[in-house]
Order: sequence, then structure tokens, then C-alpha cells
Amino acid sequence: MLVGNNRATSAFPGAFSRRRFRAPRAAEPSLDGRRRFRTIWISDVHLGTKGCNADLLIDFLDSTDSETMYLVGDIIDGWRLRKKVYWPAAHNDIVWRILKRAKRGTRIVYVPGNHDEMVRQFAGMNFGGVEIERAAIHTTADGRRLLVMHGDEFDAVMLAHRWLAVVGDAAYTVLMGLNRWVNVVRRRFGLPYYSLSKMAKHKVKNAVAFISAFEEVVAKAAAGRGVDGVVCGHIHTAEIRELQGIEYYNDGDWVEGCTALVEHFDGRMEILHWPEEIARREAEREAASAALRLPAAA
Ligand SMILES: [Mn+2]
Repeated sequence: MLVGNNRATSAFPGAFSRRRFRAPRAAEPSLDGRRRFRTIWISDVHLGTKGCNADLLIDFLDSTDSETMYLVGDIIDGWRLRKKVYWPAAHNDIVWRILKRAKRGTRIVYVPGNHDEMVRQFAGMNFGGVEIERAAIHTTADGRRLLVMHGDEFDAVMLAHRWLAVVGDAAYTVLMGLNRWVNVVRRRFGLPYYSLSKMAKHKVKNAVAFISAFEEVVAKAAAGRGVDGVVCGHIHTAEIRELQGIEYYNDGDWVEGCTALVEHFDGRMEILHWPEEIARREAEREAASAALRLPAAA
């Protein structure tokens, strides 16, 4: 189903050609036994890149369900710009599962980010039950209003801080390269090995400064818009914290951390670190089967 003008029909579905969009490789399991939430937020999936942990995300989608799901940007990564498209079956399975959720009645709101900014031109439209919005306001079960946006909107403001992080990173790379030569010379003069770990720490400090500066900028913008909190992605760092009376939520990513933000039915918010959730599930399964085996052995 497609709602939109001619420009939309010629540009958007072209990327999801019928040839490429096929039935999933692995069928979706039943809805029984899934963890149900009022709301789920995921972002920074980067479909179309090798960095995407597609199998973990499929596991997450197959293990959960919600009334509403927000896709908080960078879901698809620059597919229009590439000559050779990287699009494995697992990535197709993810799109299929999201559209299937919409069909089942989950409200899906897609707020594009900078890597899928070509989708932003379709804000206000609905593709197969997926609402595309430039930003959204979510009202929690207990009535808090949360601004949902990707977060790259603040890149210009963050430029000074980003420069700091980039300089730190470049200096680190150069110094790690120098480290080898410095130590070759030091060894020749009979001096002990000198680690440049201080530079590594400096680099981490810059990264931490960048993240906290981002969180402050986002919270300040949310405060200016009169909401209780903000949900974003973009910096691939999941977080729940309060800043200047604003609730700051970052749902993380599916490249490094593999996290989702969820709202329980009472309005309580939680970050799910999916690799840890899988480990817990496996341990519980193991314990349950061990408990079953015990009476038989006795
Ligand atoms: Mn981004």
C-alpha cells in the first residue's frame, strides 16, 4: 500500500525493488511467549552495511512485541548513494518483520536520521503502515511528553566538540604509530619501554566529553520545546539520565551495543542490552532443562 505523490512512487519504492524485497529467509516465530511492551525505540541499525548486527536484531524483534514502535533514524544506511548494494537476506528479514508488525496493528513511526535522510522528504506520509515523521511526540502511560528525534540535528552545534573528539582521535592514531618508533629508539639507548597509554586515556576523555556535551545540547533543546524528555539515537551510546530537569533517553544502536529502549505498561523506561538478554535467556533455559533432568536422574 502506498500513499503519496508521483515523486514518491518513483523514488522511494525503487530502492525496495520487488526483486530485492522478498519473503523472509527465516519465518517469524509465533507471538506466544514474547515480552510485551507499551513502546519500543530502536535506532542506528545501519541496514545495508556490514556493521549491522542483523541476527541479534531479528532475535530481538522475534522475542518482543509492542503497541508502538519508533524507528529513531539511521535504520537504512545510504543505499541510494552506493553502486554496489550490500543487502543480505537478514537485512531483508528485518524490513519484512517491521512491515509485518505494522500489518498486525503495531503503530510504527519512522523518524529518519542522517544516514537515511533521503527518507525525510516523505515526512507526513505512510508507507505500508509505517508513518514517516521528521520528529514525533510520544506520550507515556503516565502522561509524560517525550520528543523523539534522531539527534543529528545538533551536529552543527556540536561541531566544536566534534572537532575536539576528531583531534583527539587523530592525535591518538599518530601517537600510536609513533609509539613503535619511539620505543625502537629508546631500546637502542637502553631505555625501558614507554607506553603512550596516557594518550589513549586522553582520547577516551575526549569521547566522554563529546557524549556528555551531546546529551546537554539535546536536553537543552528539549527544555526549549516544553517537553518532559527526549528520546534520540545517533551517537550509538544507550543512556537514561536526567539533565536540567529533562529526561534524556538514548536507545543506542545495533552496530556496537545492540540495545533498545522500551516503555513498560506503567510508563517505566528501560534499556535492553540484547546480548545480555540472550545470555540470561540461555542460562534460564539451561537451568530449566537441568531441573527437568534432575528428578529423572534421581
Ligand atoms: Mn546518525
